[in-house]
Order: sequence, then structure tokens, then C-alpha cells
Amino acid sequence: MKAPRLPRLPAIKPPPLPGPPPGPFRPRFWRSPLRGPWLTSVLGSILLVMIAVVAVTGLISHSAYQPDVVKGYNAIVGPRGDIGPLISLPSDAPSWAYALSQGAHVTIGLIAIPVLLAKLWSVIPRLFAWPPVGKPAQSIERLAILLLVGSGLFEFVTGVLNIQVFYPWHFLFVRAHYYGAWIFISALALHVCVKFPTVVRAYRDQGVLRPLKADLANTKPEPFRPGGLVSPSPATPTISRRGLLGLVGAGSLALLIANLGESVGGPLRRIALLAPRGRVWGTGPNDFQVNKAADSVKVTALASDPRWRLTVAGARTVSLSRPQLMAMTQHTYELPIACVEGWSTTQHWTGVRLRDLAALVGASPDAFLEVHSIQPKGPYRHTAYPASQVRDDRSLLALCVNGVDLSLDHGYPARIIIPALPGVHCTKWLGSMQFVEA
Ligand SMILES: Nc1nc2c(c(=O)[nH]1)N[C@H]1C(S)=C(S)[C@@H](COP(=O)(O)O)O[C@H]1N2
Ligand SMILES: [Mo]
Repeated sequence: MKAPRLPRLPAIKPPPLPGPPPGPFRPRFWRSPLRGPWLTSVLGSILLVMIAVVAVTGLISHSAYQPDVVKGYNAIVGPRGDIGPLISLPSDAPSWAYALSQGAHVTIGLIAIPVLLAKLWSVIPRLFAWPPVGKPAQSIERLAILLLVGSGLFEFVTGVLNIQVFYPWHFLFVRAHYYGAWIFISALALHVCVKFPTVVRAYRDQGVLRPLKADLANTKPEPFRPGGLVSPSPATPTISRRGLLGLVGAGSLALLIANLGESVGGPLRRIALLAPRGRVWGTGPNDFQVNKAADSVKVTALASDPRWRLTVAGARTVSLSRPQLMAMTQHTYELPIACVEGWSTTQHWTGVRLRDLAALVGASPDAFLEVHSIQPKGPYRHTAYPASQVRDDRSLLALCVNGVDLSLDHGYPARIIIPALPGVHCTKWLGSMQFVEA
């Protein structure tokens, strides 16, 4: 017996999965024909080299900024709350070493900005990948990217604002920039490991430099892969890849020219148009970088008072007027002030050796030194130096610069000039010094 024929039912189609919302969440929204793994790899490789230099010099600066005067204690923040000096300059480094290191940190950090922006532009479709959370592995990767981009932007933004001496926040820049750096370095290390195979494949498929040969007419999109960086509907190119990289390079070069003078000084300073501290400070021997003018910290009256005396304490305490200090043996050295903010200035300083002052008050060569400024308020009024810096022949209580008295802005009646530490330790308008036996 034949089974009765059943009427054919229409096949039931599963309802369509909800697609990405319109706009940037749809891959077809992104149409640049230049985006692709090769372009991102090139920008990423350049950026990686720059960031490596910035990271190493940053860690050097961190340990130089807060040298331990005795083990585990430093003058600026007291007991260290950080990982400690991972990389530091040797204690007998030449006096220009910190200026070079920090000049590189700030300058390379600045010229990396156009590369960073181009790199972010090159991967922007990934920011809108749909669905926002997918498989666990994918979600973890996106979280890592969020951390990478977030900490990277934080480091660049806080760094740039800091060199402009602009602090529109309530946290301590040094701590925040330092801990932010560790998050950034860790996230970046992970990112490099994850993306390494993609970069290798892009260079193998496209050649490391081959795409640069193509002019505009020969600029073709990289091979499309679903879920990759190449647009599924690329527009006609309006610029070649080498044109784009040239533009980025020109941006970096402009930043270099507009800022380098602050670090290098000399005639270059006059073209440092973006230098936040100006380019000239008057005429004569005192015409060089002033970071904090005497008036701005209300120290003018105290510092120009002829009754000013310096208290020097050790095994005994003495109080010295400026003429008495001038009557002591004077020494002259050519030394830089190298600020953590990247600028530096090298001048001829004359004054009394710190070690002579230590001997005067009966301090041993192992004593470290704490100093206080007469400046009534604000940061950098107090610091300390390890014994090795106090013993250094070139460490001075400077009274004169370039053959004339210090100007008020440069720290008259007396300031510290120390050969191998950042400028922040060159305390101005000194009031007292204390040699402390370790
Ligand atoms: N008393 C006092 N000393 C100070 C400072 C300060 O603000 N107050 N600034 C320090 C910093 S951060 C630097 S880089 C140098 C800058 O020296 P200059 O202002 O003579 O250029 O001085 C250091 N000495
Ligand atoms: Mo500084």
C-alpha cells in the first residue's frame, strides 16, 4: 500500500542573525584602499622602535629623578613606591648623559605622535568590529587592545601636557606617568607577540619595502581577507602608500624642528617655535633658559635681601653670608641643567665645591646632603643627594654663572649645580644645607 502523499511544506528558514548596526560597524563603511596588514605592519614597526627608545630613556629618567640617597630612600618622594631603578645611568656617566637620554625621551616621544595617529587610523575599523564581545579569546584580545590604546594615549597625553608645564589633573604626574608606562609596556609586549605572525606574513607576502615603489596609479589594495584590515569595497586611491608615509614623516619632521632646539640649544633654540618656555630670556651671560622665575614663586624679596645667609650643618653648624662664600676657594665647571621635561642648557658655573662645604662642617665623605630653598611655597624646594654626588669635584654651590653673579631668576644668591642628576635637583635660592651621616 502506498503511503498517501503529503503536501510539501515550505522549508523553514532560520531567522537572520542580527547584523551589525549601520555606519562604522559595517566593514563596507571603511573604504580606504591603503588599509591593510602591510601598512599597519610598517607603521607598527616604526612606532615600536620609537617607543622602545622612549621606554628605556623613560625608565632611566625615573631612576635619575629619584636617586636613592641611602638605600630605599630618596629625597623627592621619600620611601620609594615603585619597582625601583631597573635601568639607570652609571654613577660615573658623563654630565651630558642625562640631557641626551631625556632629550631623546621627549623628542622621540613627540615625533612619534604622527606615527601613532597614523597607526591608529590604519586599524580603526577593528575598533568597530561586530559583535563587540564574541568568543572568550576574542574578548580577551579586545580587552588587551583597549588597555593598550588607553594606556598609550594616556602616556602621550600626560607627557605632552607635562612638557608644556600644564597639569589639568589632580594626580601626581610622575607616579601616574610611571605606572601608566608599565601598563603600556606590558600591553604592548603582549600585542607584539600576538601580532608578530601577522607582521611576518605581511612582509613575506608584500615585501618589506616593495609597496613603496608603487606610485598613485599603481596603488592597489592589499589582498582581501574576511575579518582583516582590507576594505571589502575599497575606493579609488587618492594618495599612494609612500605618499601617506611621506606625510606622516613630514609631520614628525615639523615637530622635530619646532622642538629640538629646546633639547639641543644653541642657534637651534631660535627656531624651536613650539618650545613652551620661550626662546630668549634677555641679553648677557644670564640669557638662558629660566624654568621658574623668581617673581612667579614669590621669592624675589627674600632672595635679594642683603641679610641672606646660608646655614650649613654637619658635625657643627655655620652660617655664611654671600661675601663669605665668595671668599672661599672658587671652582668653575661647564655643566648642563637637564630638565626632566627634555630641555637642557649648558653654562659655566662658578662657586664653592660641595665637598669643601662638607669638610668645613666636619662631615665625612660618606655623608649625604639635604638642601632647602628659601622659596616660600611650591614644589622642588627640598631635595637630597647621595654621597657619591656630594664627593664629585664638579658638584657646586654656584654663586656665579658665565663670569657674573647669578641673576635672581637663576637662583641668586646661591644654587646647587650637580653634574649627573636631572635639573630638578639643581635647587635655586638656597637657604640651608645639612650633611647627614648615613
Ligand atoms: N627653589 C627651586 N629650585 C628649582 C626649581 C624650583 O622650582 N624651585 N626648579 C627646578 C627644576 S625642575 C629645574 S629643571 C631647574 C631649572 O633651572 P632654571 O629655572 O634656572 O632654568 O631648577 C630646579 N631648581
Ligand atoms: Mo625640571
